[in-house]
Amino acid sequence: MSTARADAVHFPRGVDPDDVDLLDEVSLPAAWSKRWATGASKPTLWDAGTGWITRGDLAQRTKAAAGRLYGAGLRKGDRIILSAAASVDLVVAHVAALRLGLIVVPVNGAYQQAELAHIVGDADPRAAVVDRPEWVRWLAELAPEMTVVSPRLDIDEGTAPSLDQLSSGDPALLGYTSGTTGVPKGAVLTHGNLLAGAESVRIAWRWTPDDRLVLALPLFHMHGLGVGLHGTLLTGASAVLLDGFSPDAVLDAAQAHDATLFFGVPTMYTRLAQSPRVGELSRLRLCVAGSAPLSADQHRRLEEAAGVRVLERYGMTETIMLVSNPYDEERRAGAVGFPLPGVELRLAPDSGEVLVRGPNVFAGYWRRPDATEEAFDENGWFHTGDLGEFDEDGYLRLQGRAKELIISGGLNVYPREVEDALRSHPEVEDIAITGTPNEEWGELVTAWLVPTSRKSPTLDDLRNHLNGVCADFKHPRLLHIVKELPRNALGKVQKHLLE
Ligand code: MLC
Ligand code: AMP
Repeated sequence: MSTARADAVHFPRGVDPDDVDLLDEVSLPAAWSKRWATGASKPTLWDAGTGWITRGDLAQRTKAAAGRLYGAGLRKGDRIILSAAASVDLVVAHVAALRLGLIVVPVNGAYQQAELAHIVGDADPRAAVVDRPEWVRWLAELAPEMTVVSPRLDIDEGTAPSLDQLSSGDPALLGYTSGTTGVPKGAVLTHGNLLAGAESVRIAWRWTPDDRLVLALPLFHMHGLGVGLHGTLLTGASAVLLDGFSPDAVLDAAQAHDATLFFGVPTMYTRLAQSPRVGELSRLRLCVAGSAPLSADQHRRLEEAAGVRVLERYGMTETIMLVSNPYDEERRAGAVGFPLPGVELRLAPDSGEVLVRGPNVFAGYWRRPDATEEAFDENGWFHTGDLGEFDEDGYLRLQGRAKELIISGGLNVYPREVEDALRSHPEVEDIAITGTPNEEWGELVTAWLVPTSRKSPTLDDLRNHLNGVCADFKHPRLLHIVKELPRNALGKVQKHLLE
């Protein structure tokens, strides 16, 4: 094992590194409009309500949608929240916003009013595309001037004077993440970042226009949006959009539409492995896993049951995709692989923290120069907060995290946020939140609680206390009542002693 720098980027066989320029096409909208100019009748996106739409439809519909947004007063650089179940309408709104130069702010639809209020206060958006009725109410309270519409963009028609006029450095998206500490910050991803993030995996996974992806991931996180959707449109391929995940829905879609690709978080693969139909995954050319670790056991089970060698990769909101197992060579269980084309990666000699540079790495945190300065060192390396090691063949293995983070079903939960919210419960004297390893979810959010009196709150009491404050997936699923929390001399809870 070593903590040396990874100089060896494993390009797929036949790809000459000198021919790779991730930013050659400048921005995703510029690249997309080139794809749409040829083969206008080629099917590109499907959802259950719409059926298939073609490249030509997408070009025309996104132009009309951009006109509506322009007519509503939105201009280049304005922020627009996007939060809805995956659908063709939502993709049209997203692509239209990018073509117009708006800054898209994707938000998890499970967020509660307090979480949404923070993002609205920070991003200062002028518009929101949402599908939950209570969000319309919350947004009316939070920002009465904001234009709030459904994904159908039910506003007057208009005409945008120009589209796709973007440079690589223009901001394209704010991805909210709590990063290493504190409250959620908006990672500013530029048009160049989004292009580089999709182009590197297009090359590495040999994505072709003939590929068809079953996309059951939400479109408000990097995995579904920055990889699944952007990669599909950049390649000129096609995708079947599902508005939620179930093994049957994925396998039915794969069969009905002759799909070739599936991307999922480990929880999805665990559920697929438990399905009697798991063998049907073998009809796909490539299954990719990421957002959380896929255990060696899960790898083995999928290989045994379906003959599928899942390709695991590693990414994050701030960097889109960083590292991937190779397409042609061994896909190694327990490892995330080699840096993707264009990504420079090294490990900090003292801690093993993964450090990265490259056109995929975000521009900084929105209106947070302090946090930006902290995240990058003087040589421009971004500190990911993940700890790693290279194995004897140079594969990166993630060994843990320097940041306090629980990943449940591919969604991030920051213990500090849940602890702070629970401290105001009258029966909570002291509290610590940790992650308990769990086969299905990866980790289960777990509360260690010192009660104020002999009457201890129940798990339901704690969950009720969090209603309206934190999204469901952040709520504790396990509760341990303890007499005290182990603290070090500085008063910091020693979470590794909580087991
Ligand atoms: C849903 N629930 C969760 C949960 N998802 N609880 C904990 N963790 C989660 N991830 C809650 C529901 O609210 C419900 O609560 C209960 O669990 C059971 O719901 P379910 O029907 O079983 O869940 P389901 O809807 O099937 O969702 C599971 C899932 C989903 C795995 C399909 O969580 C999902 O789509 N995850 C992917 C998230 C993602 O895109 N991550 C990528 C981040 S980008 P109740 O109380 O009603 O019972 C990134 C960078 C990178 O990380 O590298 O990719
Ligand atoms: P997010 O901030 O939601 O983008 O989550 C990014 C984090 O997910 C990374 O910093 C990693 O900790 C984790 N992650 C992503 N992919 C993997 C993977 N394949 N294995 C382990 N952790 C992963």
